[in-house]
Amino acid sequence: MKEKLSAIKEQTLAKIEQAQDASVINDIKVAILGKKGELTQVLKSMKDVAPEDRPKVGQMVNEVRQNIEEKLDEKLKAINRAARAEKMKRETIDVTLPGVKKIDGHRHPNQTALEDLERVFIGMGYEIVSGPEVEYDKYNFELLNIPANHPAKDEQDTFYITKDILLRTQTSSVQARIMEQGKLPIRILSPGRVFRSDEVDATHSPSFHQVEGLVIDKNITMADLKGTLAQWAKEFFGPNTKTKFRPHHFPFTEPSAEVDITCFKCGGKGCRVCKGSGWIEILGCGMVHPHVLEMCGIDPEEYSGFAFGIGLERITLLKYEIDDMRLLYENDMRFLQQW
Ligand code: 2NL
Repeated sequence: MKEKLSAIKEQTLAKIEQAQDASVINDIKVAILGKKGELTQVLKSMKDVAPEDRPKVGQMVNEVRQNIEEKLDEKLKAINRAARAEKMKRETIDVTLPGVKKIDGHRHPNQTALEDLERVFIGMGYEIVSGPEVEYDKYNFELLNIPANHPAKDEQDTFYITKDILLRTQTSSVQARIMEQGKLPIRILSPGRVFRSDEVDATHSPSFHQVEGLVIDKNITMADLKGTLAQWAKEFFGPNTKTKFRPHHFPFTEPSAEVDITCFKCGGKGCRVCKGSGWIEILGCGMVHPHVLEMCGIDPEEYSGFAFGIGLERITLLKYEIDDMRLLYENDMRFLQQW
């Protein structure tokens, strides 16, 4: 028994000495001191030892156990110390290395164009307003004189959430909400994201941005509309810009017009930007339909107004001479950084 114990002790201490990492230490602990460990087995075989020898043998077992435990503990600490020293060495920061360059973001051309546009209207006393992108049919269509059978309401053009709730197709919905609130006069600009169920191509996207304007007051006439937009065009596209109003039709305005501007690139001679015509179509507008005013609770006998709608992406593409709208949505820094 004595020989066996010293054999276990010698072999175990040798193994501990050779151990290189914590898991080996743990393995040794289990193999020797564990429930089925060698030393535990010796303890279990005490019943075979003569009763008078038991105290002595028991003491020996305990001494060996204590000895091994101490060595295990010591070695584990040494291993951990070495590991930590190694880690410290590995993680040393070389402050002389060059830094990691951070890529700065870049203002989106749509945002730049929007702010340029807003600045002009803010200068004319307009207030910028916003509203929900998920909208009731009432505000997107009904109050704007777009009847139930109008083609714009077709499921092919509008994303419907339910029969009465949809993703707004124009930001006129925001203006209808303001009109309904009943505070007059109104002079607002409502920029925002709008949605139409279009296939993606160079000039279409299911999600784009619109900037609509609305003015309602006493004695507002078509002359106010023309003067306002002519002034905006000069400030936004350059002082020599001329505007041309062509008759058009929108259900929410009467009369309605589309506005062309002289090409800011060639000044009207004809070039790539204006496709040779000298003119560029820029927006739609008109005098707010009396029925729209009425539905929104405004007396058309007392008040009149004008409204206009500008496609933001269209303006951005024109201003920066970008020929594919998809470039605006890719957020490729190589593209964005050009403006
Ligand atoms: C276009 C045409 C337009 C309006 C938008 C409007 C809003 C109210 C009442 C009446 Cl609340 N009209 N908005 C009017 C005419 C044209 O947009 O081609 N947009 C890109």
